[in-house]
Amino acid sequence: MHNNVDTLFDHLWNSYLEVTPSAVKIHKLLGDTQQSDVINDHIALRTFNIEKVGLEKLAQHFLAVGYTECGEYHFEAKKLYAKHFEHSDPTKPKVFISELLVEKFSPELQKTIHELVEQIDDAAVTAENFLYSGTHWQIDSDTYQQLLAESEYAAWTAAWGYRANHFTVSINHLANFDTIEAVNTTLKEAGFELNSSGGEIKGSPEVLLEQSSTLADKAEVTFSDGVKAIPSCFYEFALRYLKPDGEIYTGFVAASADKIFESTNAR
Ligand code: OOG
Ligand code: NI
Repeated sequence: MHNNVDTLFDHLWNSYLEVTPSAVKIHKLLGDTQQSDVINDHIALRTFNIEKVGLEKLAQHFLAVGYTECGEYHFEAKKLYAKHFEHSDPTKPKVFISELLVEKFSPELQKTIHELVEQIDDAAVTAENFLYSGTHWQIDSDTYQQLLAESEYAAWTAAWGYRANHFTVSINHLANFDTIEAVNTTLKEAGFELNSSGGEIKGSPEVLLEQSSTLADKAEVTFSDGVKAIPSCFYEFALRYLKPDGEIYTGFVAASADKIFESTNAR
């Protein structure tokens, strides 16, 4: 495990950029509009609810650098469970970790996922680099397609493994954008495609959070039977509102998150 939160995020950011070329461009596009750095609202990771690598195992890496557990979320249709974590320093990104409820899927999917997880070395899970270590298993492209037919999330996680699947720009910290519409317009004018599932803007001022995201880039995965380009990672944009008590809302909104997951669907 890391003992420095900034070092951990530097590694997560670099491994994310390796498969997300559009994020390099968008970071520059938004960064060029202001003098100060672009601030991240949150990042997200995905896993399977198998004890060896479950949500709690990933969470340990964040608890070790000063995070605490804050909220939990259920996704019935996608068969996922998630928690979010916050750091005592509110300028550090929040962390959203989800896990696939493996036992709710077909015997074939369960067998495939268990076989992948068995290939992970126990020691790898607590190693410093685990959260950006990618896959620890071999998978062929037919198996990937079979997973995809049942769960896009299962297929994505089997292909990409452990890495941040998105970083999220905090619109609250952008000096020259007051609305999420203005951010979306800037992105679209620069040629980036947004995830329009459930509308380009997920959430509203009433639920205290508005979010939008790009559609994932495509990047090459080395399957055991060859290299193939598949959806990799995406970039998200979040605008948070004040609660009646005057504090900023720091949670997530399950109905919106449900649609954000679809940013890794094939175009
Ligand atoms: C996480 C989707 C949820 C949000 O901001 O609501 C999310 C994922 O795609 O793994 O990030
Ligand atoms: Ni997100």
